[in-house]
Amino acid sequence: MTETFEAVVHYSQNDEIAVVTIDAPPVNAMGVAVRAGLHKALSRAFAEPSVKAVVLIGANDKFIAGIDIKEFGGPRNGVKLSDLQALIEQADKPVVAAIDGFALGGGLELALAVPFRISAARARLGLPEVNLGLLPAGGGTQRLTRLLGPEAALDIILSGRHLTAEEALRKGLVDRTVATALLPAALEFARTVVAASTPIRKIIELTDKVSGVDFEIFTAIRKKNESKWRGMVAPYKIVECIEAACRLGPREGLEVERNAFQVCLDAPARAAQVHLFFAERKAAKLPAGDAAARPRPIKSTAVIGAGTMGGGIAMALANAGYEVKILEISQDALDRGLDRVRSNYATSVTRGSTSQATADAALARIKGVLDYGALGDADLVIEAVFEDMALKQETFRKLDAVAKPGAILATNTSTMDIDAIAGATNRPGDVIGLHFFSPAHVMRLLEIIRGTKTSSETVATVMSFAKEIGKMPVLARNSDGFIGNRILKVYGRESEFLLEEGATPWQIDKALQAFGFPMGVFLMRDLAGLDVSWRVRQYRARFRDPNDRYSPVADRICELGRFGQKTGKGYYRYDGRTAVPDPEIEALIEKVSADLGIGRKPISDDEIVTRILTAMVNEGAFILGEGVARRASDIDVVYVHGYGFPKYRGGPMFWAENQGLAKVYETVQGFHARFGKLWRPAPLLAELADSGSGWPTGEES
Ligand code: 3H9
Repeated sequence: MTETFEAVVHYSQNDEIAVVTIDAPPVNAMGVAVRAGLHKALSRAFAEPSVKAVVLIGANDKFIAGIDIKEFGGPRNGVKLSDLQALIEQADKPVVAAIDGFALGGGLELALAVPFRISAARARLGLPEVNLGLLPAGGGTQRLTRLLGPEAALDIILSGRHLTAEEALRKGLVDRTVATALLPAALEFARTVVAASTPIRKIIELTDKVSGVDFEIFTAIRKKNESKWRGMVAPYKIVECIEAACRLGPREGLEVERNAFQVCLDAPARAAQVHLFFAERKAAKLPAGDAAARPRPIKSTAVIGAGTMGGGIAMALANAGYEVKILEISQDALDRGLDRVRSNYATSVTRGSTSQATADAALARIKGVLDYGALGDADLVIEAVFEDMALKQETFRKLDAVAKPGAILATNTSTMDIDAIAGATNRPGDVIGLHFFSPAHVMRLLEIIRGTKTSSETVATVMSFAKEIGKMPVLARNSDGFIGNRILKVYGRESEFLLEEGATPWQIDKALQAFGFPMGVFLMRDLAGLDVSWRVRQYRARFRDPNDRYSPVADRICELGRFGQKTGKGYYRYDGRTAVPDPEIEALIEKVSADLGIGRKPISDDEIVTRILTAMVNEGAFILGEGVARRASDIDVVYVHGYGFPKYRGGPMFWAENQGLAKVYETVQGFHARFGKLWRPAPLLAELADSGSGWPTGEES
């Protein structure tokens, strides 16, 4: 007979073994009800005289995804995770945690308080709290350090990575893995434990593992990550807790962990990172209007163009297990492209991020072809040729002639008009933009751009395909630069104006880095190369309104043949890969200011950051108001995952909401009055400032 507690935890008995099942779809998150239900079910099991051992398992092939993330920031009610752990650790009956799917965060911490753990071979285990600006405060830092030692604990908790069951077994995090059905294996395991009277081991009481620690590792890891962790709280607190686990007894260690958790909880980074967690998931959902569409099956794929982007896209597809044909126009170009792909895999193997066998298998899935006819059987073709409209249209005309009916035809453009590209075919409903970010096999963001005629089926197919290949999709409507590059244009433009008015590239870069960007805008441009955008500017000059303010600094730098790092000079001069401020550039900028009649004066770092961020937000508000982005949080996802906006600040739109939209609007108005037309406030921003509300939440479905 099954009893159910709080509607989410079931209790049943299999002879002398009690089975406690957490059943809280979709991911068995441990909210108030689950914790209360667990407390009741476990108490029931421990009190039942006929029960000799307990199996703790999750329904729907999942263990527990952690504490319910929605709880953070609000009042914490009811049974605590530590109450459950105390209940288990004080019981004289053994408990076996049976882990399928995943045991994450508080889920793994609960399992760590359980004396025995068995896992399905496909399960993943981890303490990913750091990604939420938090730390595993259910004793995770203390128990994991005691179980595996400080080095492994630092690696697992600071990375937040998910361990495979095989690695968990190797490290001693689980006692056994099984490839067969989990519940029968767990019951058998529990019976063996009972029969053998296996002693119950409480990790929290283990102290032997943490003796002989070299305490230098804590100083070293802080130092090594100094720039990566700038502005963050959680990683430092995690190191502090793991160090405490080595220095202090269990009770004092848990106290340190509790206090450290509270500091993280109160830090702005936590709110920002939790915002991003939900933003990423909302962004991946289909719009209500497309929800009824059925995704088409994608089995075979193809990429046109074996350049850096094409090769990276092919790798992303092959890594996810897809067969990929990669097309080039000449054997020479194809060989060069495939060589680059091979060398990328070799680098991953050398770095240890991929095994040789995995790299070989992925490489074997990539096949070079020279003839469009070879693309006839592909379910999805991604064009990645040079950013030139005529070339793209020509490519799509050829593709239209050979692609099978129903194939999705995608363009990896980063700015161009999807409708104009789709117009070159007789099937615009099947055409869509897939803007990958470089390197495409590494970067997770995928901007998906629907044209006016793109069908719901096409959208549904690529949204689900994006998840298949491990990308983070953000759906946008067709607009020059879509979401990401449209804002980038404004971001770069404002930075250039600041140069003309008195700043230097190194001052701006330093101010942006101090805000949290890994790299300032000019360092980033030097790294990417200045020549391509110079060419684009030359082409676009004819469309520019001559009355708009335009900074010629970038053009003047290019005219000197300074194309960035690759020529040893750009906004900076380079000593190897080290960027050095260059007086020649300072003089060039001063001359531009003089030519334009702009009196240079000192600009504070604060003004630099405020101007650049406010410009980004105002453009974001235009994008939102025009319906190019579905919701403000989609813009945040794009900026954090594609453009280095600091994750712990939640994205530009989240930053703006924290400032208060009325205040941001006022700043925009001030700049509008000072600098004119390019600072025209977005109507949506004006409207929201007036109403005193935040960004509209957008579609929730
Ligand atoms: C913690 O445990 C703190 C303790 O150490 C401290 C104790 C004192 N809560 O990602 P998906 C929702 S912190 C609430 O699309 P997948 C998610 O929002 C927690 N909701 O599926 C989505 O909802 P919706 C540490 C959660 O299969 C739905 O589930 N744990 C939670 O691609 C499906 O999610 C983590 O950080 C949660 N904990 O991936 C794990 N988790 O349908 C966070 C998920 O309404 N979770 N949801 O949009 C994950 O990494 C992934 O969700 C997971 C599944 C791998 C589990």
